[in-house]
Amino acid sequence: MRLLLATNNRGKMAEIKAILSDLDLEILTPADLQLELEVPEVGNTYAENAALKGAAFCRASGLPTLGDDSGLEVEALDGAPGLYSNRFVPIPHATDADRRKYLIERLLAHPRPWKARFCCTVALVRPADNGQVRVSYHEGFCYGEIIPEERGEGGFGYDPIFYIPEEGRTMAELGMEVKNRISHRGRAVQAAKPALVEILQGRA
Ligand code: ITT
Repeated sequence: MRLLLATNNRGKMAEIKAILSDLDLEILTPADLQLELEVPEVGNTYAENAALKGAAFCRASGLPTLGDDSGLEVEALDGAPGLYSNRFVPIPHATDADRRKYLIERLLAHPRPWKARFCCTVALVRPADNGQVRVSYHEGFCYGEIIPEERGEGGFGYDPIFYIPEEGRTMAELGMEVKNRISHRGRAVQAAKPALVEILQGRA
């Protein structure tokens, strides 16, 4: 079975491919199908945005599709950047490094520890009758704190400043195998596996 990933984020793609590598799936990205879709993320929840992305790519490809919406919620900032984790920095074409720097600048006025959590919802979207789609949702969280200096080369996004006390390392220092075992995305995609297996076995 072919499964399309409704994301243009290379970090997410690599992680999801590795997490699903034990299933008998051919995993495709939008570029593999020359699909260029800009899906406005206008939902009010991670689930809504994951479904918007998943459904757009499912309809365009006719394939079962996995959409991921994720974000970082920082307690001292009342949950920001949250849903807006990618659009947090008010400059065009911001990089991951810009986002990390901007976040730390916002936090300097607050006492440490800067408690935070990563959230991820994946929407597994499959074609249904009459041009409709069916969606199942699966979520995962990972708890830690933001630190003021970057540590580690792995991962992407906010990983170098997201410290996990139980591991004694930042997310960027874990390596992909460990990250996928404990991360928000790892947990969400693991939770989606039974639904994926049902589709694979033609039971859904
Ligand atoms: P797609 O919409 O194409 O999937 P995106 O990067 O725009 O890619 P989101 O809208 O879900 O994805 O934005 C989530 C942002 O949250 C992402 O760009 C990172 O800045 C951050 N983020 C999410 N998961 C992360 C992770 O595992 N490690 C570090 N940062 C992460």
